[in-house]
Amino acid sequence: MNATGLRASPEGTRATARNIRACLWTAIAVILLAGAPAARGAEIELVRVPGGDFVMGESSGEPDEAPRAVTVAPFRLMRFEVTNRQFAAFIAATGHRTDAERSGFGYVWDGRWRQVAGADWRHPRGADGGIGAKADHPVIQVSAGDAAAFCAWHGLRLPAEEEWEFAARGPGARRYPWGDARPEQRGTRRANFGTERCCAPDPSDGFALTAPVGSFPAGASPFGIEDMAGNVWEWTATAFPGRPGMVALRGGGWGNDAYCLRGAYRHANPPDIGLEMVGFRCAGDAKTRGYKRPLPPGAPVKPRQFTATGRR
Ligand SMILES: [Ca+2]
Repeated sequence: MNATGLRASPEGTRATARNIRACLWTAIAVILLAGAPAARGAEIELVRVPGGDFVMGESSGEPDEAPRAVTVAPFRLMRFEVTNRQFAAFIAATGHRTDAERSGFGYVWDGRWRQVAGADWRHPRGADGGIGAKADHPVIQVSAGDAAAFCAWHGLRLPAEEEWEFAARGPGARRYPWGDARPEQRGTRRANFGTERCCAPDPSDGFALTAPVGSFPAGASPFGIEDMAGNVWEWTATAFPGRPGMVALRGGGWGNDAYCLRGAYRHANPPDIGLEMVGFRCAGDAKTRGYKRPLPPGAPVKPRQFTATGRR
């Protein structure tokens, strides 16, 4: 007998069990959905790049862009640049201290590159400023070592320069990720960029400095990867040929003109400094899952030390 005085039939018991299970699953779904926005923001989306043959470099570009045939194996690359929100989750979980925080300074653009005390990823222009509402802007003032540590925390790595360029230009070696047209043409804005090679911000595309990642979907690469031209320069894992101790960066930033946004354009920086116009995105091997959730706080982490690879 149950509490109502009626005998419970086997069918009734099964129906009750089904109802309990349904309620339980509904409750779980509600809990998951309630937590979804933050989780999505910190989650990393990786796009599969099928790999292939292409001609790296551009004959009309700089001397260090001499064209050469390259074969790239399949891999994955983040659809967007790493955001402040994602980097904050990494810091909260690992306690990582960035190179700019250790040294006590970063580099800020004020008509020239200035070494500014207190400039770090939380204060990109110095101790007096912050990132405020820029949770979805790319993280800046991070070194190649900081970037490699973030990627390693997700089981990922920085892309090799060849991978980066293939992901940006595709097998047809486009001039820009979207094709050969200039970044802004007939009212279509394809990137956040500036007016000079280095550097003058230009707010006419809607943003003087960084823009939220994914603000220019018309500028996506052949594989649907966004912001590979403009917004921020991106660290690669590749040592810059002929420049001992320097690492290759790609993609141009908010202060660069269209010439530097070309997929073949290369820039070299020391790997252990943070700059106001430099961020990154991570790569993974072909079998990596398409989405990566951050590890929970307190999870064991083994950040890898950054070592540049590739042609020297
Ligand atoms: Ca701009």
